[in-house]
Amino acid sequence: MLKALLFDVDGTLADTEREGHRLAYNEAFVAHGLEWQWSAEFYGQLLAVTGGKERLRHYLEQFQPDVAWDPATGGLIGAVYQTKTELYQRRLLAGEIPLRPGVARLLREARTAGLLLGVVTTTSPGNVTTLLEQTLGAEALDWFSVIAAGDIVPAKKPAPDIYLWALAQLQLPASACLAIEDSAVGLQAATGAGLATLITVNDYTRGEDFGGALAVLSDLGEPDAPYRRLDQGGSGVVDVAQLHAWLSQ
Ligand code: XBP
Ligand code: MG
Repeated sequence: MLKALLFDVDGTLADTEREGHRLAYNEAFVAHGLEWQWSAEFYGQLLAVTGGKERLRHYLEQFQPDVAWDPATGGLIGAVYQTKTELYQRRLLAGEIPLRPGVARLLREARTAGLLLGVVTTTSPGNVTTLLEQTLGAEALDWFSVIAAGDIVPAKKPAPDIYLWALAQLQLPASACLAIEDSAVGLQAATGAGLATLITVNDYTRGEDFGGALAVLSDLGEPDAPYRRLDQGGSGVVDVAQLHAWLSQ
């Protein structure tokens, strides 16, 4: 019996990466006097490491080994990450990053159908609330029974920990919930916690291995712009009845 939908954020609720986080990183590098700039293609490689601070650390270790930073405090990483987050949220508040097709519609339909809603993400809580408020209105924060975000658990996706934490908050078993993700890393985290997982791909994740997903779609679809199903043929609009149908197959 389906009781809750758990939404990933980056790449799922909105295409936040290429023209959001990436551009904010590049602006933050300039602000800190660093000559680094991440191309759209290079950023795609860095996305294999989840979490902004973790991604920066990986970049420094692999690509800037001569730059000093204090592993104990994070030093440069923390400073750049904080600037990046401020610049990213400025982009959100400017309305530059809309929700993906079908997201607002499915959130509203799920609420009407009595399903609980949750957010399960690697990004920071402030980034989540700013995105939701900007795109859906301030009242939308009350729609979510749980917002599992950022450093609440130390092990980020693909570890299942953040999903397990969200399930514990909801006091629901995995069998009563469905996750919506955009990446293989997210799929691994959600299925690792025992959740049936629907995938909506984006340009960065389209070619990834989504074995074990409930279905792999271009997006959630709108009545005038249906999704394309990518793991097999078909098209349509994801609504609560469709989710029930997939779960009972
Ligand atoms: C994907 C991520 C995040 C974002 C940015 O998150 O890996 O790191 O790129 O978030 P999601 P921060 O689980 O929502 O797909 O820079 O704030 O960490
Ligand atoms: Mg994601």
